[in-house]
Amino acid sequence: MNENYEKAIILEPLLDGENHAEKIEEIESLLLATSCEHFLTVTQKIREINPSTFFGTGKLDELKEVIEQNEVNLVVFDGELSPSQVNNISDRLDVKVITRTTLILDIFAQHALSPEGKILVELAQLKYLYPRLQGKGIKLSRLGGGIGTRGPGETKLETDRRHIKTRIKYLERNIKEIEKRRKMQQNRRERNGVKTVCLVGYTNTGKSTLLNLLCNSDVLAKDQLFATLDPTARKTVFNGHPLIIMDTVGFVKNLPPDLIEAFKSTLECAVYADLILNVCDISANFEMQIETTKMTLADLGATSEIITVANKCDKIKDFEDIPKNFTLISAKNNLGIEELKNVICEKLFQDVIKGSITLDYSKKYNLTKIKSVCQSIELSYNDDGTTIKYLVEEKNYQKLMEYFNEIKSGE
Ligand SMILES: Nc1nc2c(ncn2[C@@H]2O[C@H](COP(=O)(O)OP(=O)(O)OP(=O)(O)O)[C@@H](O)[C@H]2O)c(=O)[nH]1
Ligand SMILES: [Mg+2]
Repeated sequence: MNENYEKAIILEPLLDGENHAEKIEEIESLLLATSCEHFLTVTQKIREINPSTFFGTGKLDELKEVIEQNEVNLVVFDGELSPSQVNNISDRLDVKVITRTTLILDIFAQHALSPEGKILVELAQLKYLYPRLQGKGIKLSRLGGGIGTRGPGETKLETDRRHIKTRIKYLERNIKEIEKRRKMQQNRRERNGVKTVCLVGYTNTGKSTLLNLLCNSDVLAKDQLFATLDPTARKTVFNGHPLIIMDTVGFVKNLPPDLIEAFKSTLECAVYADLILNVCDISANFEMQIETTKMTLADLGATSEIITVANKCDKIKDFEDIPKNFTLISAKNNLGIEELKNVICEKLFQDVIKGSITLDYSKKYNLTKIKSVCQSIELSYNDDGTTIKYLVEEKNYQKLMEYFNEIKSGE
């Protein structure tokens, strides 16, 4: 049996004003994304929160019986609990209790692939764990192994408070270096003048599938929450225009603040992108997905234009209620993709001029200088001289023409 094997019960508090079915579906999908067997989801209407155990003691006693009868060894609470509430519930049920945040952090840890992603996740995990290990915090013996103690990859999280402090400092220094490197990459892109499009959106909406289709790439796309963690950039060409498309980590409602903080640097591509595609699953609760994503983008300070892309249109029959400004596609079935490319080109390249010039071999010119004002150039050599095909933004067109005239007049 796998060392991390756990049989779990989800504890779902039903509070007024929430869409309970949607919440339950989401927490169950989150649990599915771990190495955990889901046994049962127990709901409880909450009229008054018990400050010490959140739920009333009657409910917990009921639950204890189910836990014992079915050899359950993990309770996942769908929400946030104070450290002492975790302990009190855990004592009462005699089983490990974790919150939604711990669960999400655990999935992130298992999915982080790049060294950067691993550092970000471990830091978020330790920052979440640290205050919970003090005073009346989580009892280490109860934490045991498995979910909540797994760091990125095969590692086990540090659970000694003194060591955590040192480790946090070390990871923070590493992140500073990563941010510096990203900034440099960003500056290089800007200097090269290549436009960037950033795919953002709720998790599992099809962002990676769309990236693969647009860029002919093979990024992991999977029916699982948080399949993508590391930002991934791919080059492509639309109607002769070079372009970089970036895939990002998916969002969920109420993403733990520590995680948003940790992933700010990986989501920074949305801040610098020339265009943002907010990808939603039109067959699910798309309004909530779009809103959650928009709020996170605003929090990041992303102000670029956003196109709403409604994916998975193959799964719906009624198109009446879909807002007119959505671009409808199915990435899996290659539907609506040409229209989407046209929309992107319209937004990004409407002020770009296409042209070509042939320069006699006797003329001297500085290619770097030409490149610095053009969006892209393509060279070919023939009998009359060097032909330069160029794409230039309208604002740089005059400058380019002046330079070509200088070359022609032999200055
Ligand atoms: N029916 C249908 N399924 C799709 C479509 N596009 C993607 N999918 C499926 O949706 C699931 C999630 O796709 P991904 O591309 O991994 O989604 P994502 O947004 O990158 O997900 P995360 O990285 O986990 O946030 C996969 O099983 C895809 O095959 C579509 O147009 N129609
Ligand atoms: Mg993905």
